[in-house]
Amino acid sequence: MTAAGAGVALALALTGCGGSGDDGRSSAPSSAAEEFGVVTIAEDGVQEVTLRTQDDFVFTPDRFTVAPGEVRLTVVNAAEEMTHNLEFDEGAGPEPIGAGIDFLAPGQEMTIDFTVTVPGDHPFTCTFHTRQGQVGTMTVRG
Ligand SMILES: [Cu+2]
Repeated sequence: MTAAGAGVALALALTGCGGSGDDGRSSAPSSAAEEFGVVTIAEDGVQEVTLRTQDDFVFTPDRFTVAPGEVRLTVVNAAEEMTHNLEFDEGAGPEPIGAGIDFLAPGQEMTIDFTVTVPGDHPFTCTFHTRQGQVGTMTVRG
């Protein structure tokens, strides 16, 4: 890619990022500034955390820690081109079993709710990019 091309791509990425978060599409009212990976408690008492992914095959951040109970996880795909997903490893603990996000197109975000009861490290991955190292860990406090 040329330097000019890279500049354009970066500008598009920044625009896409700023534009997609504020369009009111999200069902949850976003309180204040959303910090990725920071666990907050929603009005209904559920732990909320948001991860971001982009074109570089990483979850940002790639680990977060919650207490046992209900978790509301949002993944924002700020990528220009890459489609991602999020799947917990088999036996990783979140219920319902198979909780995850099947398909997240560029610019899309999705929120899932699940329950965790088993303390420890619960790995997750983007199954499209496991080979590129797109994995993460949810730690449940004991
Ligand atoms: Cu991916």
